[in-house]
Amino acid sequence: MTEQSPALQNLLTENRTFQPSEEFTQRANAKADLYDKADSDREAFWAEQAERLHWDTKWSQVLDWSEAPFAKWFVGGKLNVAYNCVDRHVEAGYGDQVAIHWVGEPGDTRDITYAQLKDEVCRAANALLSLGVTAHDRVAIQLQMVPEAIVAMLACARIGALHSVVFGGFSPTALRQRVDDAEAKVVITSDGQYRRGKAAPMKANVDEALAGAESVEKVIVVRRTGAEVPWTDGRDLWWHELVDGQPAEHQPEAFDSEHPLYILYTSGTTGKPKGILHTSGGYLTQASYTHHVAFDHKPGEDVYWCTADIGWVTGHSYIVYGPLSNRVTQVVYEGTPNTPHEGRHWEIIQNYKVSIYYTAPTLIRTFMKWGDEIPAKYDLSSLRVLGSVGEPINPEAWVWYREHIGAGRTPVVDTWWQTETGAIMISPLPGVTATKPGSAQRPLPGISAKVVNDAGTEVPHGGGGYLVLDKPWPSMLRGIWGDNERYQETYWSRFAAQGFYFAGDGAKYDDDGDIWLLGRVDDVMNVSGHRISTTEVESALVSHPTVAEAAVVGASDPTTGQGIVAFVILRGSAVDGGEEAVQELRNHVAKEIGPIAKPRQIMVVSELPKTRSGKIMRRLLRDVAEDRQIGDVTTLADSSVMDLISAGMKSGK
Ligand code: 6R9
Repeated sequence: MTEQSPALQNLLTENRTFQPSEEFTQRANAKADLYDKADSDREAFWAEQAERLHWDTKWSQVLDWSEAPFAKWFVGGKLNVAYNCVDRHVEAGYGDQVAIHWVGEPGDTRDITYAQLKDEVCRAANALLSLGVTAHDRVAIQLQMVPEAIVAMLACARIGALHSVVFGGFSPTALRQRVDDAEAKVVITSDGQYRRGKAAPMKANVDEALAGAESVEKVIVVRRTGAEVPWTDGRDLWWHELVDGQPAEHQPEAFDSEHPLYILYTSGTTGKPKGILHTSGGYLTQASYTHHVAFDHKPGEDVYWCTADIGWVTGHSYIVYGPLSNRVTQVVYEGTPNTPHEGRHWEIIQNYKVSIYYTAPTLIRTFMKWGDEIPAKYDLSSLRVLGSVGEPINPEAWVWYREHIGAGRTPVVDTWWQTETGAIMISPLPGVTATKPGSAQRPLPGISAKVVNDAGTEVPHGGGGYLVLDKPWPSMLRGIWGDNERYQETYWSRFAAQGFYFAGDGAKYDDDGDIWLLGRVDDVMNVSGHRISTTEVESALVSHPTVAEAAVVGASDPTTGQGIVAFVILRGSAVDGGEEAVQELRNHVAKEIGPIAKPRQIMVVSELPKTRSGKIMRRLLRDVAEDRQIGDVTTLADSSVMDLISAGMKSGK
């Protein structure tokens, strides 16, 4: 294992525990016997969870793993995902229940009931059909957090088209790469988005991305800011003109349990993002079950708020599919947490009496930085469960979250999972688990995970190694879009002999056998919970004419978890490495990938540390970036390189 940062060492010495209250335990959705029940017959357990959904045709086999690692769950079953998330609640008499309390950044609001959501999803489905979109077609969606984003996803699901949601902050280049890879037929976007009190353009970026994109036939534009937008006649359509006039009736078709539901791109260790493919029945079963047990969600009682963006998997599984399948009433907020003031989230929680709040460690640390007095001004007494996701949460932030947001009363669930796993895999169960700050603790009932050494042997309690998933699970990815080989290679080759899924995370067992996640073991950085590959940033840097070579590392950062630090060699002596050049490079990366990938720091160097075989030794660069004693340099081709680099770093060049 690589050396551990001070934050991680601190994490490993944490030993506080918090017992659930008796009152909570009594009313909890999850009971302690769930683990044994699942262990005694896993398939029967998952079949029982699948009964949470409405199936038009029941499955004949729970799991077919005969073509591993390509799984089939609930074989022969048929269902419509959108019907399960919307219509069936209306049919059961809950049409007037609010599904979405939407809060716009400038302060405008919309409450959408299940009956209204059903009408809107049907209209959007009819609109897509009118454009010739059919089952298996791909629709790219680049939208901020507006209700139409959720409606568009559900409309795709309803007609069996795959959505590929692209984060609103991604650059035209990143959008184009994803549109091309999925050969999207339709792109849905908006005129612009409100960010930090300003209206920023969106459509213009989409136009830039789509210039010459052959697969795209239509672009649907949601009007949000009212800004003027460039327009391509014959291709572009306003959402309101296209959708509003459509019939609010649409007969949902039952699709096979393994019908593809969506593609979501995530960073891998190469520059090319991976299109993670999810299917219907198993995915929805696990999204629904985990939302029910890990958040203790009670339909009709709770008000739930997951602060993720729908551009990330957390938004897919814990804003759209899990919660809506469970008849949630949820808050969806469009903007940033400090617009117009740093108490915005707490104000929303107070106004809507939010009872379940799910966010990311980077935001919790930001709230800590803004000061305890800010949440203290609001009535947060409605909160009863707090969740965390996206990266390891340090015990200080965990305890602060419980004390200052949860009044020292609420369970905090640290939920480990990935785009690839589709739904939560490792998490405490509120009402059952005595929680430990900083640990995701135990695989959920029905899930199996292990920490193993290099040879694939499980490590003893107290030991560390790699996190693997040793049994298939319903919401597992079914592959990488268009690249089965890469799917096998990335996830299943590392422990091929054992048949384990390699998650790419380091982990350790404590003496009780609880799991502590220690961050990525590959070249993927985790910046504010966003996965960005070092290669991706490196290729963005070298695409700039002044850069000859670049090496990028993730250095630990008190707020964002990791910060991007780049080391670049400039071309020739004509370019000076001054402040302006560095600024230009930072902006270049933001333009190529998106603002989230902007390096925190760029060091202009004359050499990079390389092994004799020419591999850049990122471990050493990480030492420099984290201001640590430089580790073993014996495998370097030229060991004096590191002296040069660290001297440059200290002088602040
Ligand atoms: C859901 C999501 C996945 C990677 C994963 C790991 C990190 C997520 C975590 C966590 C420690 C947690 N991660 N949750 N690490 N504790 N509770 O974030 O998906 O964007 O695909 O990222 O995030 O490194 O491998 P995704």
